[in-house]
Amino acid sequence: MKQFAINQASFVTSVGQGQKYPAPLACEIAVVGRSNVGKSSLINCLTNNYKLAKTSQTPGKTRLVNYFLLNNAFYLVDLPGYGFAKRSKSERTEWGDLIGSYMSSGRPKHLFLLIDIRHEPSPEDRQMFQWTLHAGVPFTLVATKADKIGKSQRVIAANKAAKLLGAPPFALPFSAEEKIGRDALMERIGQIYEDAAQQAQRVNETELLFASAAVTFAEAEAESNEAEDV
Ligand SMILES: Nc1nc2c(ncn2[C@@H]2O[C@H](COP(=O)(O)OP(=O)(O)OP(=O)(O)O)[C@@H](O)[C@H]2O)c(=O)[nH]1
Ligand SMILES: [Mg+2]
Repeated sequence: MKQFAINQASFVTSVGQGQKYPAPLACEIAVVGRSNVGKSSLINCLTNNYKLAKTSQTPGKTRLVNYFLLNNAFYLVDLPGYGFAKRSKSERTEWGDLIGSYMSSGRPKHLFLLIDIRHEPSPEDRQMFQWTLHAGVPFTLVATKADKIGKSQRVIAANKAAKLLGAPPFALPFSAEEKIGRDALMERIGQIYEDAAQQAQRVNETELLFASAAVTFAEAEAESNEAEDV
C-alpha cells in the first residue's frame, strides 16, 4: 500500500468561545493534552513545517482552537492545553468552556491524546481521558518527548503511561524533536482519513437514495391521484 503523505498544510482560522467553526469537512482530527506536552510541535513535525503552529517553552502558548487544513482535504486541530499552574480561575473556566463546547460539537472524528512519556499522567490527564470516553470520540494515545528516554525503554514507558491513565495499555512513542513514531502516526492519519471519507460517502449515498425514493413515491402518488380522478 502506498504510504500516506501530507503534501499541503496551511493555517485556516482560530476559534474562540462562542465563535463559528469553519465549514466542516469529512475528517477532523484534534490534538489534545496538557500544556507543554508537545501538541503544536507534533503538528509541525507531521507537516514538516516548523512555523505552522506556534510553539513555546512557556506553557499556555496555544489559547484558541486552531484549525489547519491538510492535503486540501481534512482538518488537524491544535487545542489549548490544560494543567497550566499559572492560569487564573477565570482562565481555567474559559478553557473548560472552550474545550467542552468543542468536544461536544460533534466535529472531532478522532482525538490524538498526548501524554508525556516520562511522567505519570496527571489528574487532569485522567479527567481528559474520561471526558473523551464520555464524548465517545475514537482516540489514539501518543506518548511525547520519547527522545528524552533510552530507545529500549520507550515502548515500555509509553504503554505504562497509557495504563496509568486508565486506558488500554498502548501508546505510540513519539518525538517531534527526533521524528520518532512519525511514520506510524502518519499511517494512522491515513487510516482515519480513509474511514471518515468512506463514512461521508455512505451518508451521501444514503441521502441520494432517500431523495430518489421520495421522487418515485411522489410520482406514484400523483399517478394514483390521476387514476382516482378518472
Ligand atoms: N525534547 C523534546 N522537546 C519537545 C518535543 N516536543 C515538544 N517539545 C518542547 O516542549 C515545549 C512545548 O512544546 P509545544 O509544542 O509548544 O507544546 P503544546 O502542547 O503545544 O503547549 P501549549 O500550547 O502550551 O498547550 C517546547 O519547548 C518544545 O520544543 C519533543 O518531542 N522532544
Ligand atoms: Mg500549543
